[in-house]
Amino acid sequence: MSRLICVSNRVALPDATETSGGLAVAVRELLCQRAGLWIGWSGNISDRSEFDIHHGRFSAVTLDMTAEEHEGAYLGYANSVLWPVFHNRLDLARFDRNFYGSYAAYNIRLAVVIASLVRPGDQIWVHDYHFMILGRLLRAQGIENQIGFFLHIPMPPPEAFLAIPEFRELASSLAAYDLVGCQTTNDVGNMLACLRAATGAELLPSGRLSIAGEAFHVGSFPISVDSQTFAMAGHQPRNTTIKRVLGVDRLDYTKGLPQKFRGFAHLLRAYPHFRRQTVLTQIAAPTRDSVEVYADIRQELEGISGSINGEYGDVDWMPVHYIHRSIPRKRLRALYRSAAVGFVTPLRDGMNLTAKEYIASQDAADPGVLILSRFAGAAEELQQAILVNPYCVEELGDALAQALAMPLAERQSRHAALYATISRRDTTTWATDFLEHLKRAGADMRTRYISSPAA
Ligand code: GDG
Repeated sequence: MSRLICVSNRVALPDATETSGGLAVAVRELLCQRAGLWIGWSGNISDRSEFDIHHGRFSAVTLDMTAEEHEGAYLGYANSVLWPVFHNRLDLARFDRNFYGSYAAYNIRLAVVIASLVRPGDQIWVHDYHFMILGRLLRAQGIENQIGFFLHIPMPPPEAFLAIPEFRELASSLAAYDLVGCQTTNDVGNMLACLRAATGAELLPSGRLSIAGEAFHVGSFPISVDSQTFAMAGHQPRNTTIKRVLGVDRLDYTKGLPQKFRGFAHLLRAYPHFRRQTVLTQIAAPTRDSVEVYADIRQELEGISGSINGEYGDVDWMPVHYIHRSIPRKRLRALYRSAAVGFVTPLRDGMNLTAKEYIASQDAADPGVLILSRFAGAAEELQQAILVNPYCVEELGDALAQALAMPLAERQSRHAALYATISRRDTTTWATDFLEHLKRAGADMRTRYISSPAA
């Protein structure tokens, strides 16, 4: 069997005891099966240019970033240009010419490392916005292997994408991959529109896209969760006097946390009978602390939760439990199971695994209710959730009142439909599906360079 080489910003080491998130779980399993390599940043900042190899059931290859790469490529281009723009937050983007130079240099360094490790027949799978141009750079190293790219975050519409000064380089680099995967059909639509607008890409009768005569595939592969693992959350007694509304997010401005808190305050204001009977527990795992807007959002949330608790709380009841720390996965599963409402309201999200994890963790006989933003990729599949506009605080509060009062029969029927959807595909089938498509797409390699019909 050919080896699998995965590239992502961070990697899990072969001996790590806890792997979090859908990507890590899926990739790890496949890498074990195919004695693969997982390549990415060590998490350290130094001037060491050598990479380290950690051997186990698969091998992890880690590199340190230089301070310049960390500042310019990671915090700069990836997280202050691509992340905000792809989430439609042009107002938060910092366009600085030096950022792209660092991003390209770091991607070149990775391409050289991969070229030194790859063998004929290996499949290469590149993950996410940190490495949009890596495929092109790997081709420049003479690598002819199958190379796939998966975008975990949403693809924006052309109006946002074209605001990135380097939009042409980004778009034309994607044609170097054999397969470009997105989370949803909406993202695929945006991808086609952006590539057309940026490069004049054409849709070929075969269903492939062509940019300047170079043909490749684009498709949607919604990421999923391992529903079996979450279903093993076991019996968790649900407090019948105080119902828990639960949020679990990285502390990121895309996750709509201020609006979520204000939506909860609207519930307490407009539906006073829910006071003393409901708490909002928000786990907000720290992330990207050194980017300024992340510090701002932290302060804003502390302010809002304090003011809701000050206004509505009492000595024996605090409405908002705001926890700015990551908690162990096992505890998270128990929390999902015991929560009456899963409150998932990002302003924009590629997929949102929390929504799927919440569904997977419920007791089918007495399930909780999922409230889900229309602008999360997961909404395309999870139509039986209560779908909300995450910007509208009143709508959020009204949805909470609806969820908290929902009769058992309705909770059961919505949950059954949602669970059927997520259990159709787990993390392994998601990854296998992508890699099988990559294999078929890579088989077209002989016809990679075509003369475009317009030429
Ligand atoms: C990106 C895209 C896409 C959260 N807090 C804790 C914790 N988590 C885990 C959750 C979940 C994961 O982190 C978060 O995944 P999301 O999908 O919600 O969001 P992003 O991190 O933004 O992920 C996203 C995803 O990639 C996959 O393609 O869905 O749209 O933005 O698994 O459970 N885990 C633990 N403690 C916490 O406190 N252990």
